[in-house]
Amino acid sequence: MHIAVAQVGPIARSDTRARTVARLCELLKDAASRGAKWVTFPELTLTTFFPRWSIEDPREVRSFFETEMPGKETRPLFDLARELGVGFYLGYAELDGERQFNTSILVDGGGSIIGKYRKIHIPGDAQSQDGYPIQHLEKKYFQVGDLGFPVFDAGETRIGMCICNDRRWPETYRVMSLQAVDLVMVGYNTPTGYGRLGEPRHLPLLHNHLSLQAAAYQNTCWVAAAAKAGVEEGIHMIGGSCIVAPTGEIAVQALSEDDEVINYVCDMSLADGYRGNIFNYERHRRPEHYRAIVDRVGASRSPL
Ligand code: CDT
Repeated sequence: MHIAVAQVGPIARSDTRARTVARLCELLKDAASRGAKWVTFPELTLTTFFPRWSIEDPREVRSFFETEMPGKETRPLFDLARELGVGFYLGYAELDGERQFNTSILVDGGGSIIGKYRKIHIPGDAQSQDGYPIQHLEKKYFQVGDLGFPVFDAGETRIGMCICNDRRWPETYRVMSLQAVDLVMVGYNTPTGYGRLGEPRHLPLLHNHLSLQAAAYQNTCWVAAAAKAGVEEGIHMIGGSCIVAPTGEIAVQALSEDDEVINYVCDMSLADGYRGNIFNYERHRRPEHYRAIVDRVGASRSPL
């Protein structure tokens, strides 16, 4: 299965949807010219990463959201996908009535939406935090997704989706792995320097790959991860977009922090060795001892 990841460089607050969609179309063409059949785009691909600001004007907030998909401005991407016979994952801010979600869709090579996911692990805060050099206000703008972690049939392959912070949580992938997922697509926007004290600047990239590689290996699947990268509105966002094999190895990785396509011909049978042996779930998993995972939200320090 030949797949690609389309990393996207910075998008300015003033950039129009038309301009951004034109960039995405160029990336889709690049991926198709290499022979890829599926492309992963980042989280909230159509605009700048607006949750870095506390925006009070409801009309301005709404300007970052899509009310239909495809809409007038996004239709060219769908038309191109159909023309090229290439499917894609696209992250965007979704307005559903009064409800606001951080959403991704899976579009097949015929240009039809075959899957939808709404981000479940919403990070950051609902209000600006004193002393934080970089704000991350996703809780102000998005409610928790209500679709679970579904997996979709895409020909011979089962594709699942998650969004940014979801990729740090083992539960995300395990729920999909229990639906025999073959490929997890994930888009992300990860700033460096978040938090009151900030963490060393090398760590966000390390944690990105650590999470993706562990997930692919432990869940016997491929992972295709697309960053929105570079310095966007003064904030540095990590790149490191990559395709990870079920061995846990990074098969290919973006080198830039700008628009860049990476691609790889994935041997989907690579997972079989693990599924039949060390990670043979039927033989080795012990769900009767995993009760705390669903019964508890946080760690308990009550007497043992
Ligand atoms: N978009 C997103 O989920 N970003 C978070 C940033 C750090 S948490 C404030 C992430 O997990 O990468």
